[in-house]
Amino acid sequence: MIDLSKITTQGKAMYLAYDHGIEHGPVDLTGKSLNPDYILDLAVKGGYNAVVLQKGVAEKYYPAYRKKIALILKLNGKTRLVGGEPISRQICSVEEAIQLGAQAVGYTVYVGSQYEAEMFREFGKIEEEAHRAGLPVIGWMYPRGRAIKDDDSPEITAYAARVGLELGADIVKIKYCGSQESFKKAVEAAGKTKVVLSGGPKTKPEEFLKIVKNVMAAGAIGVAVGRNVWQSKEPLKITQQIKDIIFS
Ligand code: FBP
Repeated sequence: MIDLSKITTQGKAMYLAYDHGIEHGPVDLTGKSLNPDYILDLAVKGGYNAVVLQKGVAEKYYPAYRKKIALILKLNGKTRLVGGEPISRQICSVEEAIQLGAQAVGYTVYVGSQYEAEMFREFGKIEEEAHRAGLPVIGWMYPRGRAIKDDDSPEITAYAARVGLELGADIVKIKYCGSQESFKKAVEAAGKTKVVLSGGPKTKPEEFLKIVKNVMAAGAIGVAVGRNVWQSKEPLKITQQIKDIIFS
């Protein structure tokens, strides 16, 4: 089993996701969040277990924070500008991630895409290299593409979580599928692979906190959240509220 202790606290996890610059564009990086230093500082002050970055931001900004917070390096990525079936290819190697200071690596798989097989193959290679170096692998397991009618249905979410286990992910990051009961089925489907919630678009704080409560009660180990924190008017306040739920 891969050691998760560098990116967890007593088995629980709170990650600050900040790969939106490539996935969504600067439109999502409202206010101060356009500045990576602001996010890294927030991650440190908020007591997150790790911050999620793409390689360019990691290379230019992470060195000053290396001793203060762990890094999860996202190895693939794509913009929202390309139409058609989704595919996200590897743009950073495991070796480069390690040199940049990563304690874990992440990779998005669009489960159900026409190009699923290519992402499976890349994920497999990454998993092999990362595990050889002792690094955990986190799978962003997102059902997507023409074949997926309802990407947040309980069945499809559990299927995506299970695919993460089958592919060798140590942690899967999945979206909320509507209730504590349905999320529990996804957690069960993931077996010994741990599950974290993928935050989703900014919503009311009380709604988001309810979701966090539900997923923790369902057996998740924590959250990897972006917009619901750094698009908030009070990012440190909601961070503390999330932390209270996860680590209580
Ligand atoms: P949020 O908490 O802001 O939803 O971030 C989670 C995340 O997975 C990011 O890591 C990623 O950039 C984004 O969501 C991708 O979202 P989508 O593919 O649904 O547009």
